[in-house]
Amino acid sequence: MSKATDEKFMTAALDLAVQGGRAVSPNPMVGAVLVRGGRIVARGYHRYFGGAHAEVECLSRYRGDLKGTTMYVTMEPCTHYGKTPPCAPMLASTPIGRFVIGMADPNPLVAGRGITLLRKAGKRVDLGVLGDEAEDLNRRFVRAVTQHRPYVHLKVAQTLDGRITKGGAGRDMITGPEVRRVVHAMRTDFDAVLVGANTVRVDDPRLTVRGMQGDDPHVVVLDGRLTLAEDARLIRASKKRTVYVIVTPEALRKRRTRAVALARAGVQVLAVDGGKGRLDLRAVLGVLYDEGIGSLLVEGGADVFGQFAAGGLIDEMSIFVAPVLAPRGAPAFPTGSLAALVREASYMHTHDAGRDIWIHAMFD
Ligand code: AOF
Ligand code: ZN
Repeated sequence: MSKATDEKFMTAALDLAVQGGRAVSPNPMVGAVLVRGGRIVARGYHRYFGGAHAEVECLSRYRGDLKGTTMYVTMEPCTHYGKTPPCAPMLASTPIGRFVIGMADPNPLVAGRGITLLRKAGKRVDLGVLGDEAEDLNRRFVRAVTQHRPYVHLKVAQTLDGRITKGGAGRDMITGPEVRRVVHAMRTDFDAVLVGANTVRVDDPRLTVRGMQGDDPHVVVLDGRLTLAEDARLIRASKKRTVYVIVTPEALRKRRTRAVALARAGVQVLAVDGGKGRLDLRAVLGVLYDEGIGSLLVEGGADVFGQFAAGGLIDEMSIFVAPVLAPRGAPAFPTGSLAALVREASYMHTHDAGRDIWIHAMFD
């Protein structure tokens, strides 16, 4: 089969994978097509977290002869028992002769074992067809599964002089309506939005998706000292999501009544041990990943941005810059916190966002 033909069928598998979207997170988006006599005879993709894997879904849609067929799959078939039984041994026992694979599975439980198993069973395996495309598609999954934490996108709305408040009391609007639309669209694409307790106190945000279709993300409030009020708007703003409040064990011990009041309001209070009465951000992210959160949109405030930057925990960043000055406002990043972020972005683009500018960067 020529390279162009292989790429044509892999493109079809990638197009299927995309359809999994946020429903499969924190698992990967995976697509598969079965080809016989130069034609696609079956298609499948991973539809939702915990559901059938793409390869299984694809095979279940085919009743014909498997002899002489080739399966194109965007990610290496798995070898572990997870929510479903392993795919690679099942595929090895079929008469499918050849497997064309986009990328190896970065999951440490698989990591090449699927490819080895298929080859040992006498199958022809070609790895890396449109491999970069497959890696790009599952950028978040790769980061999350290898680092055991959600993929982190930081969203900052700031003035020209790098301030996220104007310096007065209460909530400030920095950027305009176009940015607001972009941010709400972004929210539909993340498992959860994270903010600090101070931002909740000052802005009282709802952190829902408004003015467009899409699911509300879960909400995470970093609240080491357990100060969140049960009448905060984000608690009642949406019924279809979970609000997590992350506190230290010390605060939970001292402020039992507060914790009970929040739990009554439907909030999940999670204690994470950071030592010295502070939250350990790396540990918090590990706990969130274990809760099934594979991607996180970090929306502020300055202290939170600073902690993510200082911890080297930023995978992607959107900075929205408004053409205004606020010399008395609070800087987006506290002094010194950006030092750990001084590395080249692997991707950097600027876009117009109405009267504001959107600087979009990714870090490897
Ligand atoms: C998917 N969908 O189509 C493929 C995956 O808990 P499980 O059984 O769903 O296993 C999830 C792992 O299986 C995932 O981390 C990845 O390593 C592998 N392949 N996963 O969700 C798929 N092919
Ligand atoms: Zn599988």
